[in-house]
Amino acid sequence: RLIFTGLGGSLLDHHSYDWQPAVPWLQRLAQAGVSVIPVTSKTRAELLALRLDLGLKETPFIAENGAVIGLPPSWQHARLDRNPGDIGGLSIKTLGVDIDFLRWRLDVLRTRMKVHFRGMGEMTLDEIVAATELSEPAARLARVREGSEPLIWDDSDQALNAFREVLRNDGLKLTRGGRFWHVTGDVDKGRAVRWLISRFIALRGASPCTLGLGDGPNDAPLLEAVDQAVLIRGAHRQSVEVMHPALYHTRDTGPHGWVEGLNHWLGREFVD
Ligand code: 2M8
Repeated sequence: RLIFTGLGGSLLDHHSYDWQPAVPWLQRLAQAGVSVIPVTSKTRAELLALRLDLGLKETPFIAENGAVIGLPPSWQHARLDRNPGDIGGLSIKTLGVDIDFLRWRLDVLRTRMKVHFRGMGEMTLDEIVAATELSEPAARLARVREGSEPLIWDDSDQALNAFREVLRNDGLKLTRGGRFWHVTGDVDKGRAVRWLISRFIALRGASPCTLGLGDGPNDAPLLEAVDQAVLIRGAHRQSVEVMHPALYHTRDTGPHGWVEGLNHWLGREFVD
């Protein structure tokens, strides 16, 4: 079994980034050898520290909305990974496009379309701290982007729709996180989840049973890529549309909602 989970607003509280309510479930799953795989807008740099704090050292991760995948040694494939174990035992896959290309295109399109937004790469550290409620060291890690640019839109909804269309024609994607809009290459959390599921099958020769949890619009593709899904009530105002035959909506938000979702799908198997 594999569990794919969003972080901010799902496993972590939207404001405090705390996950204490989820600790008993994380321990139970670790004991049973179930991989809990973070699937997030956060950067690789943010995740390297956070996954250790969460006790998820042996599991892969999906960063930057599906643009970056990190594989620990047990998920590496002798034939498929060219540089297994290159960075601290992790093999890193990048899907989509490089951040420098992305920022350059965003700048070109902004000038051409005369629209207004601020990319994270243009914000000062203080501005990032204010926008995210992260500590200063954590905000520094959020700034180290490889394949996605978060932005604060400062224009009309109509201009946003036109911008989204132009990005699409350019092979780029715009998706909504809890606080920012995120621009990536042609990737999303669902594509990255499917990538990891195929890797699991290539290594083990069997399909995993999959469960996914998320709260934001950018989690919809993640939830649509798994067998059992949990849509956690958002602490933000984004409406989320998910097409899934086995979808549970939680009443609680953040890590309490996360626990509620696991109780719903796995309570019998693991707690009784
Ligand atoms: C950003 O991502 C979240 C995802 O929902 C957002 O849009 O609110 C990213 O920049 C991430 O790197 C950062 O840690 C997070 C902080 O809330 O914001």
